[in-house]
Amino acid sequence: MTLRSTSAKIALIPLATIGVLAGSADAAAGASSSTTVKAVETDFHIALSKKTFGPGTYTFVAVNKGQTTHALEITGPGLHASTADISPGQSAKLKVVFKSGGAYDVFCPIPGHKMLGMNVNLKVSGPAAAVSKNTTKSTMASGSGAVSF
Ligand SMILES: [Cu+2]
Repeated sequence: MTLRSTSAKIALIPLATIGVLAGSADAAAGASSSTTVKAVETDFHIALSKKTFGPGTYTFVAVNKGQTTHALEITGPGLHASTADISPGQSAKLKVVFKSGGAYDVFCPIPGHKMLGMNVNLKVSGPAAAVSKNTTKSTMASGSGAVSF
């Protein structure tokens, strides 16, 4: 029994994206609202069906319309996700969560392809992440009430 043409390229969703489903108190319903974004990959370009982004959950559908193998990788604040390799004519889904505003990068991780133009810089609108990795900068924080929300 061999899996042949079943396109068993299921995108692995890193645990990191699952862990932080924000604990907003008003999240009563609608937990599964994901915006679908088509990412058409050619040699060597990525065309996204959506131009503006805000924080939220997105399902990128990467379609390889090129002649060579591609893949789709997305990085950004607290995010690093990637599909498996996508053969010409195939497609793969990649579900990601943009937790905050900032600069994100959508590109093809196949060596050389990003440099050849398979690179889209996304600006996600909205407040930037509350970066909590302040390196040791000897700040005299004398009991400043860090208000959380
Ligand atoms: Cu590629």
